[in-house]
Amino acid sequence: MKTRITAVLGFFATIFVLNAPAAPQKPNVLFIAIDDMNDWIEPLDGHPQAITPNLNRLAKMGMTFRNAHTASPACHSSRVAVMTGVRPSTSGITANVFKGTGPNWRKNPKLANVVTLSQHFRNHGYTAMGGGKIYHSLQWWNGSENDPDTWDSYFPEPHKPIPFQVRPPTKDVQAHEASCFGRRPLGNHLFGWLPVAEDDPGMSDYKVVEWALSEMKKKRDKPFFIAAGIFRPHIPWEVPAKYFDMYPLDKVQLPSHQEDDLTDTWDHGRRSWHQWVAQNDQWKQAVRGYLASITFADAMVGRLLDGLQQSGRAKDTIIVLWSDHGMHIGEKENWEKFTCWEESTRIPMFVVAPGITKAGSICDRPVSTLDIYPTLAALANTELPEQLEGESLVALLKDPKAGKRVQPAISSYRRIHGVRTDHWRYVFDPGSKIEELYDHRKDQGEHDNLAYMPEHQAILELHRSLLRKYTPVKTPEGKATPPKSFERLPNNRIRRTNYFPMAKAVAEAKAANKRGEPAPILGRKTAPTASKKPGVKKLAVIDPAREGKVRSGGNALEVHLTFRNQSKAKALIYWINTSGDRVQYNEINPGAEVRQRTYSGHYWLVTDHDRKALGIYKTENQDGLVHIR
Ligand SMILES: [Ca+2]
Ligand SMILES: [Ca+2]
Repeated sequence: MKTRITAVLGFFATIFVLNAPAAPQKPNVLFIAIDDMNDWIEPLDGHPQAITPNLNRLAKMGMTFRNAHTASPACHSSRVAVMTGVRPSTSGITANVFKGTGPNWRKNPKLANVVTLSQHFRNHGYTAMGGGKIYHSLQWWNGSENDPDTWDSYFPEPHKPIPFQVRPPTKDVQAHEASCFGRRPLGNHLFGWLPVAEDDPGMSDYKVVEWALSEMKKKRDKPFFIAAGIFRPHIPWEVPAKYFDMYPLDKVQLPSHQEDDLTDTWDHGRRSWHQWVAQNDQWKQAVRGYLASITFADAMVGRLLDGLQQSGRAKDTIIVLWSDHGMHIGEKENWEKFTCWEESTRIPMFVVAPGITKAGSICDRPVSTLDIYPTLAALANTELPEQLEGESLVALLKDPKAGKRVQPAISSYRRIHGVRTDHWRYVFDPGSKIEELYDHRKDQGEHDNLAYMPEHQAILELHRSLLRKYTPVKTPEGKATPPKSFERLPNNRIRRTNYFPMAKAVAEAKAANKRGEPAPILGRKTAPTASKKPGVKKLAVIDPAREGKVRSGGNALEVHLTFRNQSKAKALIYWINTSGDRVQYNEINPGAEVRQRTYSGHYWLVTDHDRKALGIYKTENQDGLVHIR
């Protein structure tokens, strides 16, 4: 009898092995980081018009996390959290930085000696290669927070991780500028949405994908960890015209939003961005640019998936795709991220783990980007480093419903925090002391703040205690009381007493512009503190060795600079930003001239074609002329 049972079990065991290939012991890892991609993609259904066939394909290959959130809604802090596995509220790295080159986050005592994700794989017999934006960098910033010592190789350069990206034709930029009034956020059209005169191969992200594909194909003795960073759909929303053509402007739908949504919330301090968009009737254009950029990024993901398939390594390669945070496209009168609401925190996150995940599976538990490191370390059968504060998702990958999940998804940005559980979001700002509570079963847009309703006090207490458990934050306790500048309404909602409606701000700005006056921002006058002198002044050259010591500032007076290239070689023009860094702007051919809108007190740098500085120029309260010789 015993023999017979063994024989039967042996038979079934054989069938099992034949049908379900075991998970590889040392799987390769393809780690795809997308910048600023929110939940508008088809698998997350955040916008009815987004076209993302390749993310759909990825969703069918493995698991989609539909309730995934960033640990911190800013590029730098999000990426440091993913790569170190340390919670932003533990390290204190909860915002962006824009200067210096090299891993400045290593100066943080909590992170000085941590083993990063790529180092962990190298320590366990892998070759770890990176390309594009993995740590913080920007298309227009000549530096990065990358740590070169943690990779075997980096494309194109460890301190300049984003390859050159062409901008839209100057005439298109100037025409768009001329059609708008008021001060465009960021300047230099970086908050912009025009097509580039290139097809895919002319794009920076295409080059990063080309590099990743070449590494996948190489014959190697060790398994690989390939990290490929795609920069779009980060601003500026500048991609080939064919992606804009997929979204005819007259059909573009605005995201679902509510007027005066901010009356019962924290103030994100970025409403002036929305006013500029609204007063210039640019909301639909911006939505179109973001959708076009999402579809472009999706095409890049498609090329990575195709390449992996063609390399023959798909069956022993884990794919993880994540975005560093979400994106507001005008919801709550905000643009970009930097909030702890769903728009900023919810992200695309997918895992394909051969032999572990089921094709087309879905997980609705709240998970965090902090979980990526422990998950990959576990899938590669390595011990989890001590510093990790996230949770391995392997149990959920095997069974998204029964798999154990302990932590909520917590997001921290500067001093504010968001806690996401299965159906609720809690937001707390220790500065203003405001609390917010939203019920996602009824209110996916997070419009109705329930935190001050006695009937939700128990849920509020639960979320306060979760925030206290996982972060050093001291939350209020006991009955929720409306903070300063808020009143309690009879229905136990709260309302800001000093609220300035956006519709009023836009109407006042439009009227001022019609009268030829500077547009007020949210009712506040923004007139320059100086007046412009007539005529044009030839600007004196400042020693280029002063680069790094000068920063743009000034009095908000708009002036124009004319750059005249009288040399025999091409010259490059950079704006020196308020941190003192170069911001790539224009190229001028020999004999040509470029006219540039700027402000008094701003610095401009001219270089030769090898980016060697030739001269620095400071604008005054007058239009200026720069001769390049
Ligand atoms: Ca980002
Ligand atoms: Ca609201």
